[in-house]
Amino acid sequence: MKVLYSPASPYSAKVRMAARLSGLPVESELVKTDEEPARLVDNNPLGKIPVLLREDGSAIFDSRAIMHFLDRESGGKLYPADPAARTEAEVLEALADGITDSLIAHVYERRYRTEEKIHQPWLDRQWSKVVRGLAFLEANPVSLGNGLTGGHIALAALAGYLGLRFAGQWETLWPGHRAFIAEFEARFPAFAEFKPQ
Ligand SMILES: N[C@@H](CCC(=O)N[C@@H](CS)C(=O)NCC(=O)O)C(=O)O
Repeated sequence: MKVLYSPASPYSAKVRMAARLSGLPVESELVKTDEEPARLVDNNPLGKIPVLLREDGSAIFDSRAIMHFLDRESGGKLYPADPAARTEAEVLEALADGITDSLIAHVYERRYRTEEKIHQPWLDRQWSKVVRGLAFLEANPVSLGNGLTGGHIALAALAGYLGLRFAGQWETLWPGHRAFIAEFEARFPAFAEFKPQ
């Protein structure tokens, strides 16, 4: 199997880390979303990464569908079997992905609009979601417990993306990120290799 990815993409980082943790043989293939190559849009009409290409030629997107596929294929290595713990992991993933969505919206507003068309109230609205999300994480510290879940992996990908694109703007909003990343890296030493860059 192959995952279409780009090094800066947080959702790609999430599924590539999950693939490594799942123990499944998944290679990575670089794509440039801006160029909308046939390899990407033929496999995902949305033109977004990550996309997982299976050996039978079928494609899986988006990142959460890939996560659940990898979990099933690996016999449950990415989400807890216990229903309550699984729901907790899925909600944490939704929170991390949701904050990431707002960050991406922020980046794209500045990247794809000409300067005079950038709409500050939209940037502020997205940033307010980031601020509330990070305050929630600070008030509800995430512990890694017995094993890494899709929620922890998504949160690590988010932390990596914040560090890449928002350095100096978010660290004090979630001071607990240091403890979380240290604990995550202790369990997954390859984090530096996979985090958005
Ligand atoms: N909900 C999707 C989001 C994927 C996404 O937005 N990917 C970005 C890169 S991080 C992308 O492909 N952007 C290109 C575009 O939107 O055209 C997922 O979880 O996979």
